[in-house]
Amino acid sequence: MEKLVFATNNRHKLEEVSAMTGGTVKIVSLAEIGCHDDIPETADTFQGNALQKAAYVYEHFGLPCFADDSGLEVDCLEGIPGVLSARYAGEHGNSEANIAKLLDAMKGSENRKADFKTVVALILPDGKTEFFEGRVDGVITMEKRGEGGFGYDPIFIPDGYDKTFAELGENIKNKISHRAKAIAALCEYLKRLPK
Ligand code: ITT
Repeated sequence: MEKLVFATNNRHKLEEVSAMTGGTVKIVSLAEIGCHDDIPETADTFQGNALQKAAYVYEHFGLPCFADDSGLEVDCLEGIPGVLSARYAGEHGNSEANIAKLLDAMKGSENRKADFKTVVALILPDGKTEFFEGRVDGVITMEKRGEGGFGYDPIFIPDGYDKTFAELGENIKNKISHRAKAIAALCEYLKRLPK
């Protein structure tokens, strides 16, 4: 398979994943296939949402594709915001408001542990479906730090580092992130497919 549609409306994800898949497969965006729909995402698990997004493209456009559903799980909030990460404060994709709400919800908490998770759903030309997962553990800062990345990156420090994803920059983030791990597993799988 030379080309694979990435069913996302998040341009940051598209940029990250395009940088990760390099020589393995050419990533095609939704815009490139003429899909401008608001793809439904109504499941209550990462796996369910990833499959829903990929299945939408496969059913409407008949193309092999994959989707990423991801989010931040905070230990002291029992996994919140989780699948609601993009719209935690109400408006989809309002990272400023999401971060403000999260820091407020964690006020006074000494347990700052959290993880980012990604589930990728892949649908092959014959409809066969596969899932790939990635996770990175870390801690939530007391305030925003750094300008890079997107979403919750300015408040997440991955274990083994002392800078947030937004400070570390794309080269490091794209090697160690939840998404990097899930996409590496996807690429390994694609490489083993019969030509
Ligand atoms: P698509 O569904 O169109 O792919 P989306 O942004 O709605 O785009 P999700 O439903 O998977 O994607 O929500 C993921 C949210 O989790 C995202 O909007 C961020 O708020 C957060 N998130 C996921 N990965 C992240 C990362 O690498 N860095 C920071 N925040 C991230």
